[in-house]
Amino acid sequence: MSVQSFQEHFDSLIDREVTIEPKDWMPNDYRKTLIRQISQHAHSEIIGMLPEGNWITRAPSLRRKSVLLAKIQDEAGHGLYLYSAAETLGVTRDSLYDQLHSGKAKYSSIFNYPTITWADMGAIGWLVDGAAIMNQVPLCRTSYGPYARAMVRVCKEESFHQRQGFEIMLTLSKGTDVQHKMAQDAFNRWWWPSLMMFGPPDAESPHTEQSVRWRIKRMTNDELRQKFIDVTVEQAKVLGLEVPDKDLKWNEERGHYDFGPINWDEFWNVVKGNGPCNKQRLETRKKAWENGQWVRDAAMAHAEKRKARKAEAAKAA
Ligand code: BYC
Repeated sequence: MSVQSFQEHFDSLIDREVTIEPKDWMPNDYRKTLIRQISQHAHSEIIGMLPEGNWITRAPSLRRKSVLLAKIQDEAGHGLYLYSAAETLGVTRDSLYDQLHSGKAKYSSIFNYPTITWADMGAIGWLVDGAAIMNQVPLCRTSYGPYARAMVRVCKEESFHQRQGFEIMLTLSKGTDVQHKMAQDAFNRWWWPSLMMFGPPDAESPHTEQSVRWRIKRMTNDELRQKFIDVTVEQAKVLGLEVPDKDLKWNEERGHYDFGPINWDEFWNVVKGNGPCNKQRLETRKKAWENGQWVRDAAMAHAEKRKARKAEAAKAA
């Protein structure tokens, strides 16, 4: 087959909504885009464990502690499914880790903000995981098979994460005055960064148009952001919390909430590495990697021993 007919076959799979699988021919840029998006997503899951890890030892009860631990472990799992999905595209996990540890790779801007109070655990679950679900449910139908299948399981777990966050917020919001204030304060701090998670406005997003054409992205950044706002504003009413946006207003004609301007300078500043916790996050991650060297060495030594034992047994037989 000529490159042209490979391309035609690829285009027809995309048009017919048949997933592209690792051994299928695919345009080089499609492969590159997937490696970029899936690896950034994997890094986000791994770095995303750190802001919450800060609260494991200080969770207010045994129940809260075990739920938080389970959630953070899920995030490690999500990172692993995603790194595995990226590997099917021909990139090694070591090279992806190198990109993260050297500061070359991006990960979600949201994880560069500090977690100051226990209510931040509620706000992260409710808003950050809520935004993640909004973004990831359409990705269950993304055109690359291994990514789509990973997303199905990730989304099931994210929905438990979102509920645990909402429940923390509900408990605090309906609790004492101090607890209510704590919940509102966390909401105030996490609302705008959560809206930034969906990425720059469509008009300034260099990748959206092509990714939508390839059906990697099924919805645009602005579409998902609007959907998230419409759903979350109603949830805030149930919580009895005030959305920190004085311009927020239901627009009857559009059938959506209008909202105030997002501070895109802040977003790009965080993405470029200058957010409140970028340096700390990367340092912690690198330290964890270095401290885990003995585990990787022991696993390799054990594998070598087993191989040698097997070879000896085969010789003796
Ligand atoms: N932060 O053309 P665009 C989680 C970058 S983990 C940083 O719109 P694209 C969780 C973008 O990479 C949630 N960078 O790009 C875990 C691009 O840069 P490059 C993570 C961002 O890819 C633990 C440039 O800006 N979710 O939920 O078409 C605990 C231009 O953007 C961000 C995913 O990763 C950002 N927010 O669209 C709790 C979902 N936004 O590569 C929760 C999968 C944009 O050209 N990813 N950039 O240097 C996606 O859906 C898409 O990649 C995005 C961006 C919507 C994020």
